[in-house]
Amino acid sequence: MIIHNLHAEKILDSRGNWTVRAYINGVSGTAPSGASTGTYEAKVMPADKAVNMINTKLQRLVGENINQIDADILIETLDGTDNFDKIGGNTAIAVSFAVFNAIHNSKKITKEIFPYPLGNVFGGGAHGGSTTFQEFLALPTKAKSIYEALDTNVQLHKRLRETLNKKAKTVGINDEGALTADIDDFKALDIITDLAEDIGCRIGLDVAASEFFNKEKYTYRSLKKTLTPADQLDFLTETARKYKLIYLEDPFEENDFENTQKLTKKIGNKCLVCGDDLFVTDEKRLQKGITLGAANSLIIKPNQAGTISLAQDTITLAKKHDITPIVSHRSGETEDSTISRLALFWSAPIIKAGVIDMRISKLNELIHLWNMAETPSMTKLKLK
Ligand code: 2PG
Ligand code: MG
Repeated sequence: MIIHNLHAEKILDSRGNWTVRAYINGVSGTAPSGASTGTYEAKVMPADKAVNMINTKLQRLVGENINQIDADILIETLDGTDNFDKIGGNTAIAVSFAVFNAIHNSKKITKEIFPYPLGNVFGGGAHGGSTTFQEFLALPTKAKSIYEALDTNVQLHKRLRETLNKKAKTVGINDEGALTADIDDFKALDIITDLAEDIGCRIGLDVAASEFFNKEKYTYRSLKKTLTPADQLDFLTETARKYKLIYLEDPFEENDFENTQKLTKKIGNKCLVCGDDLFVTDEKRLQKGITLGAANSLIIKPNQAGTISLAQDTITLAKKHDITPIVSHRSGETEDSTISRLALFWSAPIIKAGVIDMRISKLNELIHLWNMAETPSMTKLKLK
């Protein structure tokens, strides 16, 4: 593809924060942003600077006849640091997304195996809400189509709202469109487990443990308990068993490969133990996890890496070692639906992209791709 023109603008995200949108040949890509960000993620530039960077330094891309990998290498070279310190990972991913969308705009994505949507129905932690666990997630493992899968998650969200309206005093919606209420983590798990069994889907948690780890201990303000890492291991093992969790993300703080390995050993045959802040979509950190046996799944957030090609290297490594990759949104989002096309393109078995509100652009893109496919089917999950 020849890059005829590249420009950027500053736009709003779902939190009302400014973010950067890049256009290549009139096709866009927009950077998302996190609230529970990992320390080792690509650096983020203020939106104004990112826009300026694209409209000046990154103009070097204009005139190039280029594919995704070469465009991403050029973006990395123009930055010249390890973690996009100079141009910003948000600048890089906006342009990288725009390249992908411009290349695939006219081409049909020919993949026909669809990922299962992992949807945040209830939450707390850094995204707002009274629980310490950040996300309570639905995985509709029995669904036979993308329609059925998305409908299952929406049903759980709707029925949960009705139940909370009866059982809690204050019910709200947080940064990711997940419900919140004045109940603790166990009460939430009790209610959601019952509903999920009735509806026929599985549930999981994003513990986002770095957010409530302070030097040596995990403080569950909502449960009024403080746990050592060893206690956290026992506590999560028991919680996963009791609630038959199929998914547990970031169970320990972002440097604790050792306890993540112990937990994976204990529950990994029944549960996806997933690294988000632990791996930050970074090939080297994933390699360390593979060597140590820490986690059997990982979150792929392209903006953590900085470019699509860097994220792709990580997903390729994951697949080689039977680590389940989950392509994911961020808590700060826009109508950009690149990750839905990427999930299909990469044949990722699961996509984490919310249930309602701003997230529907991604979910509706999955529906659109499903309707465009000749013989679409859902992927085969290892755990059901
Ligand atoms: C997470 C994400 C997305 P954030 O922790 O998995 O749900 O949140 O974008 O705030 O890191
Ligand atoms: Mg997470």
